[in-house]
Amino acid sequence: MVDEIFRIIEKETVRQRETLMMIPSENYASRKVLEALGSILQNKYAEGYPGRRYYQGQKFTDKVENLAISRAKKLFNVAHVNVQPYSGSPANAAVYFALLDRNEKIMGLDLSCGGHLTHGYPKITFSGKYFNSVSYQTGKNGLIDYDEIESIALKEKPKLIIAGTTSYSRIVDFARFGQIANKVGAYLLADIAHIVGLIIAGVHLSPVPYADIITTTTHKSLRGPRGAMIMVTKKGLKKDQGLSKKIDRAVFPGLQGGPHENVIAAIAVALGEAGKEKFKKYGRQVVKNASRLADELAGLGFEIVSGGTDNHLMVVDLRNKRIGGKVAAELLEKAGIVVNANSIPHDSNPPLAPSGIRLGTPALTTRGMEEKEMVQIAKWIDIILANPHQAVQIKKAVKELVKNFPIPDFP
Ligand code: DSN
Repeated sequence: MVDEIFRIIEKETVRQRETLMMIPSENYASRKVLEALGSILQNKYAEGYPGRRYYQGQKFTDKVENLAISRAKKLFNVAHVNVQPYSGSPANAAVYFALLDRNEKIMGLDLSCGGHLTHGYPKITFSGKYFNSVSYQTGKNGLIDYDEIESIALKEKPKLIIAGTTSYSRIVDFARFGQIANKVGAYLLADIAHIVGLIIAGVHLSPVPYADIITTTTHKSLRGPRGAMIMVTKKGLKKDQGLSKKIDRAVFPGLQGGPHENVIAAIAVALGEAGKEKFKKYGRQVVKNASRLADELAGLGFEIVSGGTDNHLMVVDLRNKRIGGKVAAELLEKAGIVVNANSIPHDSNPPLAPSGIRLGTPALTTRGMEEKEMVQIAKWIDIILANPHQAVQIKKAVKELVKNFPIPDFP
């Protein structure tokens, strides 16, 4: 008898196949990534690092981990890579614990302006409770104000500045962040979880020349398994020769036990795929699709935070449409368009009932969709939010559209 769990997974497969996956942090991993993830490597404990393990039987796990590390070093041109963090939050935690003592100061983008919980969100996260967190915000125009960041940094003298976003649709100026960090003597951490694929594709400025440390998840625009990496740049190593060691120690044994070598193998597969020309083309198309979607929505009277997008996502301020973000996201889901409700900068509504939605194109682009499909999707979004009763009809149209764009490896 088939375990019930596989029936549920089959239903989830159908859901992913028949809907438009537009949450910007989601994507479709290749069959090869999934094969590595579901491989026998998951049976192995491997505390430590290649060549320095605590348990026997590491002949092949060492090869797997070394391959993932060497592919990442080559792809990003960095000095040192740790591929063991279980995901993005533990990766950021490891960086903080490597560099800071309790109550030392970090400075990141406010959550409501597009930062992340781990960038210092106060009171309820380790990053805001254990460390002294000061944040910077986006301006009324929705843009990061670098002069403002510089003046806060000069006043607050943080030990670590975080340049990273989860719902910001413009290019992050890592060069300017680097100047600010240098000026105040802070470490610069670039959290590129959302934009890593765009950086590889050359359609977003790379932080490598400017940051000391880079963290990224591996399952968003990189299309790998759910995991993360911490990279130490040549600049970072020049500044602090002990940096790589501090990072490795903070990951293991500081925060984690045995690394998930099956995940690390899948990261290596994803990095191999990302090194190909085809991936660069994919990254370019992600940006073209987002730009077209934002333009079309704006043409239909939607207010895009900051006026548009340079990357893979956009946040739509729905206040002029007189509909809340959560209600809008639920309506869109009825039509097979899956987005997430999202705060707009300085939102007066709470995070569970925010004023906007966040949309992205990485997953749709993996399915082969291009600008023409973005025009159609924008029209559907407009119709559904104005006439909720049309959701069922549009769901049928969505199902027809996606038939032409199968999930790669899942025909
Ligand atoms: N949850 C992720 C996102 O959706 O952006 C951030 O970690």
